[in-house]
Amino acid sequence: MRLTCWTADLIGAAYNSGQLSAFDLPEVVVAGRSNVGKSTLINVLLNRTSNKVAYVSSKPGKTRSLNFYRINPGKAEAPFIITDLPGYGYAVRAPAERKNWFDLVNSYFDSKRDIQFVMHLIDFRHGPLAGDMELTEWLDAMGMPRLVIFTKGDKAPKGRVRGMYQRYMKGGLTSILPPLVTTGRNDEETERLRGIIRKIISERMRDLRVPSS
Ligand SMILES: Nc1nc2c(ncn2[C@@H]2O[C@H](COP(=O)(O)OP(=O)(O)O)[C@@H](O)[C@H]2O)c(=O)[nH]1
Ligand SMILES: [Mg+2]
Repeated sequence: MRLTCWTADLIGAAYNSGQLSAFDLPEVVVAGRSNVGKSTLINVLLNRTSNKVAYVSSKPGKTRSLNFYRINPGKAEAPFIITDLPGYGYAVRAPAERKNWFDLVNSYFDSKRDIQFVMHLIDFRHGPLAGDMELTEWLDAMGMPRLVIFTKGDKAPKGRVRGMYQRYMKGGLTSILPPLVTTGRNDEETERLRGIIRKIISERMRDLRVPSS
């Protein structure tokens, strides 16, 4: 199996809507509850096990900022941005903090940006929780394409993975493509995800090309 090599630079962070920078590149968003594995997935996509790009913590609610990573996928492919949203749903959060989260994320989606789709991370062990359903409804109402990516698939008993997956899907979980099950490791599922991102970004670039007359 050939694994892709992407590199990245952290090019911006915002703690409030006034700090949101605009970039002239397509964006792919990573969203999910606190501690679901957003930073881990970004590091895995970049094949970083040590020297991590995105900050990973075992304590929920650590990343309160929205972070922009510029991805340089290689010579033949166009660069794009991965946006790491602050996590939601951490129980002990104060109302003021929740409001800050909403204001920041709402301004982000409201600003003029070339957002391609949202990778909605859901813990495979729990399936979609209340906060995940709220995000789903919100994104659907915006008409924002959403790809479900399960995390921590490695923590579910092996023999139950298929059954759990089917149960979530029967429960009405929607996604632009069949949800992936990731494990926090650079494996075939990660490579499949890179392929999906690559395809969406390249098709978007094709759409933007001025037709020759
Ligand atoms: N076993 C396992 N652990 C994971 C996985 N994804 C994340 N973690 C762990 O979950 C914790 C939170 O991860 P992090 O990426 O910081 O979550 P974030 O708050 O969504 O950015 C860390 O201890 C990670 O090592 C996964 O797929 N499998
Ligand atoms: Mg994080």
